[in-house]
Amino acid sequence: MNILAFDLGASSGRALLGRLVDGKLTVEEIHRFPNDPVQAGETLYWDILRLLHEIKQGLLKAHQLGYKPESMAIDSWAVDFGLVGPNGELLGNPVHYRDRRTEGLMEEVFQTVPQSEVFGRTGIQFLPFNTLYQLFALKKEASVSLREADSFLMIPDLLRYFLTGERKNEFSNATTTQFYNPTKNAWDNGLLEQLGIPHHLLKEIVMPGTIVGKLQPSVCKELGIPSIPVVAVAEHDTGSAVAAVPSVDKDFAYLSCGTWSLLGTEVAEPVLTEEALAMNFTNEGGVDGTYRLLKNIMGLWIVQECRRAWEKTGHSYKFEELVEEANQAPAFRSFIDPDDPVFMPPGDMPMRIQDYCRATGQPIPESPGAIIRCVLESLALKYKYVLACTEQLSGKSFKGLHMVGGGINNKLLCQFTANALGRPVWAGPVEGSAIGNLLVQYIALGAIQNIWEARSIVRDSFPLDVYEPEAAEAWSAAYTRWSNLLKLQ
Ligand code: LRH
Repeated sequence: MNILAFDLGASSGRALLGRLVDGKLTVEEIHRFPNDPVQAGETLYWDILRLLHEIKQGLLKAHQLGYKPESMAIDSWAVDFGLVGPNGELLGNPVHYRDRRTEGLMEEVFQTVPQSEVFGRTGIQFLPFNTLYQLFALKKEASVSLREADSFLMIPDLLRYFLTGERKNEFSNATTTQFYNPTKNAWDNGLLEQLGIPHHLLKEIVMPGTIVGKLQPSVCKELGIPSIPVVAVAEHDTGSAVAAVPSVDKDFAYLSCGTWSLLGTEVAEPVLTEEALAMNFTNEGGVDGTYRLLKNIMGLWIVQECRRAWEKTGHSYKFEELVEEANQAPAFRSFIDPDDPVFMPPGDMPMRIQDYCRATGQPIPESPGAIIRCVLESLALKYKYVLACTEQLSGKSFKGLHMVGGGINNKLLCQFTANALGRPVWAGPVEGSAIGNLLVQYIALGAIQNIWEARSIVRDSFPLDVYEPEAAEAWSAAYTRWSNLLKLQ
């Protein structure tokens, strides 16, 4: 059975054709495209119509290659949205979560609804770009779009709407807004009311694995293709990635590794304790009513931005070159907290890393290799810290860590992670989100029974790279230095 998954990441998107034969899944990438945000005036936007165009290109290519996909689905990064007007028109271009419009707004929201109450009602970690603060920004500026809007659709909801004409909100993404209440299993309208944000725009929530519509006639006519069902999978890419973790154990720890690093475990119920709040952990909805107890770590964004900064000055490096130079650079010279807010916005990352090291009295990394080494080591050390927090909050203990996503192409990072943890890392599959997207479509179509059968199919279909820990003492000493730097305990 052939089906199509579209996985949109913060820097690129891809279309994968999945084929399930005798319990084995094979995938073929049929289209890949950049996802370049666009700065217009003071605002950083997503180029949403270009993304729609690329999705159509993927559908067309599948058709031209002679495949007859039986369904399709889209997943993407979380929190961002578009507003649709009463006549079905898109009201303005969706804004990028790294836009500065939400700066300082979390604190302002807490003056009306205390932070602990927001957490108790939603279970979501505090990130300045959560949809709650984005909508609050619109409300504060008396946005015409917000006033006129009839529907609030998150990025995959919106693209699905363009393809099918149906307006529905998918559960896994809805939970990331920070106004979904997992205890009531519904939008938290009361929370929005307290902040003066309208909630009539919120649509019916559909669970991952629901067939929500089919390609509408205008799309089929334009592309010259037959109509196929469009499925709502775990449309939050992290939800899809975790669905594809090939664990045998029910209790497993994962790191979804891409632009962001998302590290945590799957739980049956959200963990809404004071401890979870204090550690700023999140509970994001997943497939089969599960939750992901995890923490966002800044991830390879920092490396991507370094590369962009060097490119601007005429030095273009391939990722592999940077990783190789990092490998050659001296170990454990300087560290950063990858989650320091200075690293969040786009900009001159090498300079910010150097400033951080200067301000903390550490040697200043000069060469690209030294800078990237500092980032990769610091990420691995942060993973160790967050894994320990995950164990504490969940009461579970983990023998090793599953890594999925494009970041596992960075073998040095995988090895550093195993070293820092002192436990094995099982890396694979690389296309975690797209594969999770395919698996949930197969569940929707009745070809796979449930998520655990899906995970065993991943195990049987894709190789795992195992990284055993090395240099235990050196990494343990590095962890002590790093945690002193961050003043942890
Ligand atoms: C990863 C991701 C993550 C969110 C962020 C906005 O792509 O979806 O889970 O926190 O993007």
